[in-house]
Amino acid sequence: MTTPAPTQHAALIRWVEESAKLTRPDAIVWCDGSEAEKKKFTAEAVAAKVLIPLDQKKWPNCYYHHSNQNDVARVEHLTVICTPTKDEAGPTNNWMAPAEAYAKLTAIYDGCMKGRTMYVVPYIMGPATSPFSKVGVELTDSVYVALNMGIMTRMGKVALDRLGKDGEFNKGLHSVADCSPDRRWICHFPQDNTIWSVGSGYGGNALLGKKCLALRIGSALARKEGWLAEHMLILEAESPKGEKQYVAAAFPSACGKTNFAMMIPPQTFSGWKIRTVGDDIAWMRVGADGRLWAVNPENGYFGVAPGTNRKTNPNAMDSVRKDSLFTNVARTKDGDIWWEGWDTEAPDELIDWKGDVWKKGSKDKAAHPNSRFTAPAANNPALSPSVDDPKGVPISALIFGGRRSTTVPLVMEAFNWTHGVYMGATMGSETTAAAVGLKEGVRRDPMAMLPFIGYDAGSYLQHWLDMQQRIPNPPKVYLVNWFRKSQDGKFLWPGYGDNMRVLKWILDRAAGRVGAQETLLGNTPRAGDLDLTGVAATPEQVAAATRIDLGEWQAELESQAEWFEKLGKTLPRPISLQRDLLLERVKAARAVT
Ligand code: SAT
Ligand code: MN
Repeated sequence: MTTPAPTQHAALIRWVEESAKLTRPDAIVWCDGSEAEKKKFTAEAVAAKVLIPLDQKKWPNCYYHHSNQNDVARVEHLTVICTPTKDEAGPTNNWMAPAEAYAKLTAIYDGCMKGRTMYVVPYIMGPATSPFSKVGVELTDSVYVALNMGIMTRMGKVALDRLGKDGEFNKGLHSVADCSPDRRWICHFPQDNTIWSVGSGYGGNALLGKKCLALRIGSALARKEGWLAEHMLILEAESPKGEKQYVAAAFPSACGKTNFAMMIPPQTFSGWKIRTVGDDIAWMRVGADGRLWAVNPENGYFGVAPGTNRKTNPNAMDSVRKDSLFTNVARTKDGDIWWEGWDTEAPDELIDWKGDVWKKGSKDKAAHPNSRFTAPAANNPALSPSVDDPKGVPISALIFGGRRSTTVPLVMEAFNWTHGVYMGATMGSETTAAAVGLKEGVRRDPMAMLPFIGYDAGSYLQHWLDMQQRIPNPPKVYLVNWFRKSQDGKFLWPGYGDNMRVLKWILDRAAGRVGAQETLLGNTPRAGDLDLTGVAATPEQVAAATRIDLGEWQAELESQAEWFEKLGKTLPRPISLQRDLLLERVKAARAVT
């Protein structure tokens, strides 16, 4: 069964034909994004055992998917930027010459869809009518990918309508092929607005709108066009007086972005409302008023499941209660689900993420640490009404946050834009389960974009610096760390809803309503500036979480030298001078005290 092309876009039709000639699917299906189509795909996926229905009373329209066991996370070592020269990809990306990459992947794609259906998935990243938005078309042989794209993007007819007869679109070719790690590549061709992904059906490797288009290709476009494509959540904070402010915040994968974007403030913050605009990606442009305006290009959440529960993130739990997909969590024989950090203890027996019987007390995890839910944004009870606003939302503050067990205090405000860019550039994080094969320890992760910058990292930082000239009314910039630990390895700050206390200080600073203490490393809240009423931490713990230890900072600043060396000759001088300045000041201060 092959559906006729529901478009008059000649270049699109030609590209689909060419791709089909290469991959040779048995059928080609153009997706319209309708409910009927979703039902049909779901039924086919269930018949093919790609999806397992959950208990439909408890979990209406929810389905389970086991990924291949060798395919559970993004693969940074197989992710490649294929620019004409290696320098354009820079020292932090894998690079391949475009001709070589096209040839290598052509050989793998050759006939790889035989016996399969090719789904033509047209999609929009961003609100349908927004000038921010971009159109992509993903050709995939995975019905699971087509269904995920239906949740994560504005998919189907709406995208073809926006394209018209000759609109520009990103060309994404995806095949799970034989799902072999030896024939797995995620290749980006920014100069051709093209993505070729083969050998993986997992998340960011396969849902091409997300990290591939919205961040890697997006960041390259953003540089060219003078805007920012960032790995940031966007949240709306409404005060008891009804004043709305928006912040965008960057955290590496699996560091609580979804939780922060859906935060429930502590009871003592009555009248405050936090709403979600986005939980992963922000596209930001300068508005007519000189402020930075952000849209969320996505339409759903691909969130980390373990640790999500009614206490840590009730809005996420509500978001997944219907119309959602679950990948690699644990399930029961009667169609229920469970994961580590669920609200209740594990039942005596489960089927683990590998599909094996799991008994309570087993030392193996029942859900994969990077198991995920895919949920429609529309399910989120705290969804901001501004998500579909074509002009986006005005950003008052940008927040950078890593996962650091030492050194970095709970919150610090940058002295100015350059210092803020420096803070983002040097942000570090201890590694998580969201990507495979990373060394343990701190890795520098500029703006949480290390795996997602689609061009040379030093030039990316220069682009951030250059943005200052374009933003007459820039947001203030902050560095936060929810993950600092005590000597005995316990988290010092309770995190989750209590992060509202930090956010409130940031919002007040952005509006000029509260003071700060200037330290050598940045501005911090003075005693009494953070509202700590009812916080589940002792004054000693809060003091330890907010402390700036000059000895630790000297070591931190010195260790940044290696990172700057890696960035090489395109590292902007204002960034390296910023470090020199801080280091000299810290050394001098230590000599006095
Ligand atoms: O796999 S994804 O890139 O979609 C999720 C993540 O790592 O943030
Ligand atoms: Mn992410």
